[in-house]
Amino acid sequence: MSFLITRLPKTAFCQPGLSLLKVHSYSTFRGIKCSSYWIFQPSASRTTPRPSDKVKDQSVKTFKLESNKHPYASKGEAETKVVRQGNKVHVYMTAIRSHLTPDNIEGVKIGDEVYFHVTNLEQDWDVPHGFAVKGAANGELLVMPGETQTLKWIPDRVGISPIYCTDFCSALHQEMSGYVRVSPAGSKVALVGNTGTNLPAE
Ligand SMILES: [Cu+2]
Repeated sequence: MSFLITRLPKTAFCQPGLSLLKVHSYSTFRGIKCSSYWIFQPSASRTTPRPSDKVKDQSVKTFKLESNKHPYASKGEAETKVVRQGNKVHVYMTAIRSHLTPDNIEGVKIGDEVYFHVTNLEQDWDVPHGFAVKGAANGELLVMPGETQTLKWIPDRVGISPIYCTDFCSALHQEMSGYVRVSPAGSKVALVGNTGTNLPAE
């Protein structure tokens, strides 16, 4: 393996781990013969350990879903649900490319406290998902693969509040959204959560 690097002085590459293999070619610049291309290769062995060497083999890349002991985890879309306890609404939600389940929630009312317990069902190490409620006064979640995190939301207006993934996860990331309909205090709208049951017939 070698690197081809152009038109920069050799001293620019005095980095640990690289050594000069050869000068690839020469050119003339204002009458002066210059080396145009330097080819570097990784040094055969590294004598100075990097600080990162101590942690690189110990980093946690994925949380195994089967080891997730979070009391509000949903380990599959079949486990998702929306549950009312007094004025507290618990949304057991999953995220996987490229949708949230449920992504269509009705029956939340002004005066409620809503807890979104979002489990990322992915088991590929590089696919975190985010979660946020548009207009919420707090921030977003970043949920690593196999992990569950909770976002508390106190709705302050009647109407439709979009929910969405906030971490670019695939080409269909922007599909990863849904909504919560917030009804006035005291209304009798049934609490429901579902995904995709309102799609038009094909
Ligand atoms: Cu996303």
